[in-house]
Amino acid sequence: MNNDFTFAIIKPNAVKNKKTGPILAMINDAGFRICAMKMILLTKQQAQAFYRVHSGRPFYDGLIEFMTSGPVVAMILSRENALEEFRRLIGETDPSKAESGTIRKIFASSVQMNAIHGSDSQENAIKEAAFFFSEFERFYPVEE
Ligand code: IDP
Ligand code: MG
Repeated sequence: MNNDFTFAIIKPNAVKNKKTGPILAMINDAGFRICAMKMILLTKQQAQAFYRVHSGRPFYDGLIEFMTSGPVVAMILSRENALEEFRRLIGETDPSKAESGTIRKIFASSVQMNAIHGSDSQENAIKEAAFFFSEFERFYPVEE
């Protein structure tokens, strides 16, 4: 049974640099199923809401500007241990500290432009997935 999912965003730098395809291939090769996916340009208000937990941090304004600078690809991904396995696949927030072979190590341009987002808890994955996708935009739910 597989009832684990996470939420991911391919960030504007990676989309702009034509890395959407290579990143999706890494995600699928790591055993994740794409359950929902869309390309969108976030409004400032949406980006602020998504990263509300970081408001007041020194990097917040720059992060909002970056995340609204171009289209992103939002996804719901499932596999066993999705949360933990996806954080492992993307690597550390700071790409200089990320392990080799991780998505951030390969595709990040800086700590801010670190190519990809992955939820940090199941609770946040549920909230983030619901923020971007309706029930009718989600496929392959829960068991397989
Ligand atoms: P995470 O994405 O690995 O969970 P968080 O601490 O939740 O990392 O930060 C959210 C995002 O904010 C990061 O992915 C990165 O884009 C940006 N960010 C975090 N810390 C810094 C920083 O020190 N400088 C610039 N941007 C940062
Ligand atoms: Mg985080």
